[in-house]
Amino acid sequence: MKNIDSASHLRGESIYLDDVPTLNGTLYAVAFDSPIAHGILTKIDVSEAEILRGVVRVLTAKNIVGENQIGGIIPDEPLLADHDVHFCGMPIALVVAETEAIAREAVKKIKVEITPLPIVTDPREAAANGQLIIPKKHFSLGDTEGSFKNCKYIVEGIAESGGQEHLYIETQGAYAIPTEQGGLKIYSSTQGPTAVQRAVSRVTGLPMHQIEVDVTRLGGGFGGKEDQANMWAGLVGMAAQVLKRPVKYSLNRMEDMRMTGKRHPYSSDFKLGLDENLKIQVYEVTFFQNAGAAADLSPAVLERTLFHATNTYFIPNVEATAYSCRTNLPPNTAFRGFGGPQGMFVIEAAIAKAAAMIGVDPSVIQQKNLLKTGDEFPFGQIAASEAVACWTAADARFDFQKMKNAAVDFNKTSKYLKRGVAIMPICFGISFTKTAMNQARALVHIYTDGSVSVSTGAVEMGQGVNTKIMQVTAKTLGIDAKNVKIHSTNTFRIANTSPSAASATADLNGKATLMACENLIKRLKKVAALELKLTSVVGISFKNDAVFLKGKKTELTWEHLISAAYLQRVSLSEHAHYATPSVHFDWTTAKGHPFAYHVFGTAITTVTVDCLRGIYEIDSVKVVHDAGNSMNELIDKGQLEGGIAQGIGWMTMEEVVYDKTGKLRSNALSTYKIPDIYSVPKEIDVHFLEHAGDNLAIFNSKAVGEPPLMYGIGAFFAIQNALQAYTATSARFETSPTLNPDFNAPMTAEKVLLQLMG
Ligand code: LUZ
Ligand code: MOS
Repeated sequence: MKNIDSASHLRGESIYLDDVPTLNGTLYAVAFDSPIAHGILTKIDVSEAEILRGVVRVLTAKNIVGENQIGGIIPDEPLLADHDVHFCGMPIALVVAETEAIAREAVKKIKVEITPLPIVTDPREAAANGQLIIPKKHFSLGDTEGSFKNCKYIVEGIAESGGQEHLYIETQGAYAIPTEQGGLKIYSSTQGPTAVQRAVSRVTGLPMHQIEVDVTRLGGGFGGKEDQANMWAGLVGMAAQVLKRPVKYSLNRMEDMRMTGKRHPYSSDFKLGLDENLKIQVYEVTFFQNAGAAADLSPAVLERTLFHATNTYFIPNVEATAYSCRTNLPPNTAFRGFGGPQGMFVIEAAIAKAAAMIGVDPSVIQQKNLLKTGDEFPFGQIAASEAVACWTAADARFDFQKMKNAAVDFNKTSKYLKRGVAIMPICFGISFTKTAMNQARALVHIYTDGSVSVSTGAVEMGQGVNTKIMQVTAKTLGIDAKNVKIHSTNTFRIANTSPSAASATADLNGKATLMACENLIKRLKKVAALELKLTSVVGISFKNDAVFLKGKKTELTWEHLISAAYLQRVSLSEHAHYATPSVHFDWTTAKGHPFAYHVFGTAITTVTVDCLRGIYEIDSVKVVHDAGNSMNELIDKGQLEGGIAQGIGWMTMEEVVYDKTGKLRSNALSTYKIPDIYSVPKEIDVHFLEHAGDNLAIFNSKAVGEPPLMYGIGAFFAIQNALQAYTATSARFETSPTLNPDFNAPMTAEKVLLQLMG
């Protein structure tokens, strides 16, 4: 089935936040944000802004009726700055005006006085000052100290990875409408309607049942709207409450880039020990996460880094420690992979360094240490692994040795253009690491004409989840997809939703939909038996909009069956709740079984680097990916292609730059570059592993949202590989680690040139 949104997308008819028709009397809000990264707020002067024609009010923290707080995990984030500011871009006041243009004009007239305080932007500096968001987190397996003694090879180093701007095509925004008896209806571009409902409830003091949040779809989220849509909904919600008029705020691109958090940059220390057979015996790693000025989702992101510290390798002795460091940057947040990619980059760096020291190709070490079924992760879960299957299938299909030989041959005759190849095997855990979040609900109504409406907690953000839920419904009820409509995500229809995140949305909401449909089928079978004058339901099934008996079509159509059910007063509605079985985790021991299953895959990336100019091209990414038994290969392929491009962007050209004063320098698309049509891989070749899938995946079709991003890590090491061919030396890896990190992503063209110049 094609993505059910493709026709309306193509015609420009799909509805996003900014397309919701506005009511008469709607006002427009724009935030005034802190120009200083850290300081005491001594004065806010809004007088000049408020006298501007068309300005209705300028709201500040003192206008908040409820609590001035939107922090989800830790209450450390005010809606509007009150006493102090902690990052450039922190909202201080909200201008509400008759038009958006007037509101933006008025923002420029606001003046603040801020007594500056010291600014910290570096996570290691923050950790040294004791500025941690939460106490350090730690995983331990086996005995690392003893194991290093038995190692033939030991490498140590530093690996750093940068931030990443989400750059969803649709910017953040929300539209709040006062409803009767003091309630609010909120349209929000959010991955987490319930998170928005809770945040608006908190800042307005209204109970959650007074707040309806509705989401039709997003123009991309990538994690950026898992938590950080709350701010904008909170602002318009409080403004609508105070002014008793509809208020809308749709951020422009520069506001969005300046005021919202991004992927967490990490700086990490690693130490890896291998025996004479190149088996990894021991790994020690310390992660310094740059959390920014407030917790946001950082503690959960930090946990996922630890869960992915060993990527797809079995390492019997591991000490992994992680610090979430408070700095004066906008609070960093969820971004596709959620800390996993940052953890995986470090182990890959450690392996690359060991390979350079030993004088083998990194793939030799990678292959020897692949995780097998029955191996234990450092957090106690026993692996059900497809790592070897994916690696072997990729090798059989693409022939690594042949690809490497071709690069070597090319490099022999090419002086400045050098080709590099790297293999990137991945392993990604599917489930929210917070066990309680692994639940979902679905509401299915069958109307008397036989048409079916479905609501779930899933938010469609381009990933195709509604198409998958449509498939589940149509297949389970045995009806044509044209009889099924997937409706907006709405907190009055579906309560207590987990955000659409963690790659788990189709699994969780799909399973809930499946349960609801199966319950309906159970009732409808009894109706069918009555209609067909049978004494039992045995042999009855539903297919092709009709009732079948022992595999043969009867005269009873779906439509007639539904009318009969209605006349018999049988309920045609069902609300089902699904909770992933078997997942648990205990942080007191740091052991458990946090993931329903893992997704595996192997990618081979080939690049060509121009060693005179520093520029490079990604020639190809060839992948064998474990999608289980994919229920929609077209959609899954789309997720793979997008994830690969986004991962390559993070590792190569996307460079988030803050200066020492905490100001974002890469604050627009003129200075922040993402892969465009010219810089994506010239070839992406995706194949799915032949595989039965996992029973905890919807229809055995494994989660696909985040895992492919991590194939992009291969691009970094392929570029390194090409550079090694040029310098024909690995000596550069022995330079002073504190001044010059061995591995410093993104590998921009500038950094390539600097490396070549030594
Ligand atoms: N969000 C979250 C996530 O709250 N918990 C998670 O484990 C997670 N994983 C990936 C992406 N978002
Ligand atoms: Mo996401 S990083 O699954 O919101």
